[in-house]
Amino acid sequence: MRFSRYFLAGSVVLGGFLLLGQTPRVARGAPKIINVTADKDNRFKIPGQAKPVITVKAGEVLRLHITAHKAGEWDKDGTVHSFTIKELKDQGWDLRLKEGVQDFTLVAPADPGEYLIECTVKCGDGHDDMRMNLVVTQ
Ligand SMILES: [Cu+2]
Repeated sequence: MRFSRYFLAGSVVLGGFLLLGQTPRVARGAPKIINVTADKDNRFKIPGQAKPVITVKAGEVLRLHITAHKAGEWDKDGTVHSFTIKELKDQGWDLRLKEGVQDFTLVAPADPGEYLIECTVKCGDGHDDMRMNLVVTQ
């Protein structure tokens, strides 16, 4: 039956549009903007914070606005630092930073707690201490 076949196909396409039109819960609203500097003295810095910490809500959408400056050493491909949470690498939390300003959109972890942000690029003196915390609240 030609009519019912077209009707079925149309329903599937319409259903697909309806599904695509649904905004995922975590993506609602504007992302929280976080400014970070990965500096030439091998430290992460956040404007206005003496000891940098990023505090976010679980599942929140974040826009990381990162300024990176070359320190004593860098990677062959020109990466000057990274912004990495080892246990969340597969969720995008492994940002390779080039000299200059870059923006990244990420989703905060679903599990509340404290996560260690590290630089995994050998960036010279102080590299081993180039770390800061991400605090995820409920
Ligand atoms: Cu480093």
